[in-house]
Amino acid sequence: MAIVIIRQDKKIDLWKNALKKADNSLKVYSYLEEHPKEEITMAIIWKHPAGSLTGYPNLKCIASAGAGVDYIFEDPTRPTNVPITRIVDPLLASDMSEHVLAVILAHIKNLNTYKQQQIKSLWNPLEYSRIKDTTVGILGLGELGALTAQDLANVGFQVQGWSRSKKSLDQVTTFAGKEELKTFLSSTQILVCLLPLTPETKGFLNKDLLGQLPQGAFLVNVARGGHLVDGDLLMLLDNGHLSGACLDVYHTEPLPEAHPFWNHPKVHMTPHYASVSDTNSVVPQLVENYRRIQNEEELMNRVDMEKGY
Ligand code: NDP
Ligand code: OXD
Repeated sequence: MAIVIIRQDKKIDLWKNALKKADNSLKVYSYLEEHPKEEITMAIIWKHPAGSLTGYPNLKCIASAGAGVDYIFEDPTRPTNVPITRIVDPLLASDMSEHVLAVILAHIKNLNTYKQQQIKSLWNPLEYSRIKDTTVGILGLGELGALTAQDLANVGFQVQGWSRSKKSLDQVTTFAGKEELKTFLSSTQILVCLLPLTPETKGFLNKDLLGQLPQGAFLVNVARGGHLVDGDLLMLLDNGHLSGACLDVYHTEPLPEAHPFWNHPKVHMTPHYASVSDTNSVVPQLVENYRRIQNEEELMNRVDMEKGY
């Protein structure tokens, strides 16, 4: 039994070392080195090259090193009979919640605009909003969305959330299903997307949906670039329906140099780094699943193959 790490960034050694630190007896390989493919039972992956999950005859688990698994379903060459797991981790959730809070505060206190004014040596005081008067709507009330909603409510925001199935969260008004989406959107001043990317949610943030937000609403997309129809956002920013957007995720990452988001005055960008798996925090659940494979036990944090998240 052995583990293979497949990812295209420079973090293979970081993950290898963290796994070995947790259990020195583990056999861990990089997919780039010579490795006995028939021994591999677990692949720990992040944005793997298409085709790299083939040729492992004894693979028992494809473990996403992040919360999202959309990139795995998008690979037509992946072995479809192998279960997929994902990361569920308190630090990943609290990092996301802190990022969203920072973005929202920057928006309601005009910090993005003041930075642009500073560059032009412009002294121009602007009306600001108060936390207690601001309604934030979260799309997706899963591991990240639920904590973010709860934390924002604790800070004093009016918070509402929308998900597929109805949720019950302290101080958060919840909505579920297509039939409740319109009501949710009509009272949301700041919309935060924390949905998984699936065939159902692809292109969800389009002109029809964003157009149902009140005039002057602000969009925060920290989920996936595939949720957003870029041209629709630009149109709604330019015609003044939306006051701005803060984006962490894009259709192509890194965002191509020629993309209009780079220089748009109402688009604020971060480089897909809102919340990142901390190896020390997430390695124990991966080691536990590796042990479970050995003992033929049920895996933790298993992805629902039908729902795609
Ligand atoms: P979860 O699977 O825990 O939660 C997903 C939520 O979305 C659930 O509430 C689910 O509803 C809801 N949902 C899914 N599909 C639909 C639908 N068609 N209609 C309505 N609601 C739907 O995911 P996480 O919270 O762990 O993560 C969310 C996403 O955040 C990840 O998939 C990833 O893309 C992104 N992410 C981004 C990061 C970044 O740095 N930018 C870092 C980490 C994650 P229900 O509960 O009813 O099933
Ligand atoms: C994730 C991410 O899904 O970093 O964990 O986007």
